[in-house]
Amino acid sequence: MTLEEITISRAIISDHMETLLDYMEMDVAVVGGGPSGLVCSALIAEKGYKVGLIEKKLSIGGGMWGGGMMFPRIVVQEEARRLLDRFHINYSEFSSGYYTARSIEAVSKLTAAASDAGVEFFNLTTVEDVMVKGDGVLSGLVINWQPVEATGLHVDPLTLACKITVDATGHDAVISHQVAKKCGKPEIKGEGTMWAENAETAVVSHTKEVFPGLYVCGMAANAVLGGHRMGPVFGGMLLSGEAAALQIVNRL
Ligand code: 48F
Repeated sequence: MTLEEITISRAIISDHMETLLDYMEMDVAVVGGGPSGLVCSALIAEKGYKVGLIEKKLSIGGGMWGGGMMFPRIVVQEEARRLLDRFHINYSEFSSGYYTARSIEAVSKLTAAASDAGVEFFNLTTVEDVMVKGDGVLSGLVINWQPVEATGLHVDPLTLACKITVDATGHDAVISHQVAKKCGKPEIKGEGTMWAENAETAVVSHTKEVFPGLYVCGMAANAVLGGHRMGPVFGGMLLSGEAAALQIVNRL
């Protein structure tokens, strides 16, 4: 076949523009494409809901790519092994109840699962603010291209509507901080020191709605509700993403 550059360009612009317009209104917006956001979005989309995952970086995967101190391995404990199986991530037992997996395989398979479930990805997109109107419910997100933020360009953002937002932005808990700053709640307790066992239990129990229309999962849950950090053990992240999805599906 002959190749036409303009047709290639038209295809890209038109396909993504149509998707963007379609996702101006969605059921669930998951902010942050780390492990918790990926699991959460995949399990909600699997139930037939319209889910968009907004990630400011070029690549999806958050802190999982880097494993532990750039050794591309993650550890998952017994409690979350079923989620490794669920997402077809290979692993081997290091010692009783400690499983190691390849971080790049783990991110890739979680991303593929989310994509297969129907999650639409909006990468290079920063959520810079939220929409909360008279009813006091978080009903939308204010977004901009990440390079606009990175270069400090004075370009106004756009807004999209969602029934539920998930703050899966990791240690920074960006959305919760923004809501707290503008609306006076939720209370941000802040993250504690390294304490893996405590942190891994807390991250699941802290996964909840913290403001009308806003759920926290993953490290953001511990950052908002005052849990510890855990380093490169990822079972809690997977379980927290699952817990958020279950709560949100029940709600929808
Ligand atoms: O940090 P991250 O991987 O979050 P997580 O799912 O997992 C935490 C672990 O990776 C690790 C850990 C486990 O032991 O402690 O840190 O809780 O992924 C968060 C994602 O959110 C994106 C960010 O680029 C990252 O990929 N993000 C942060 N702020 C924004 C954002 C924003 N304002 N808009 C869009 N994406």
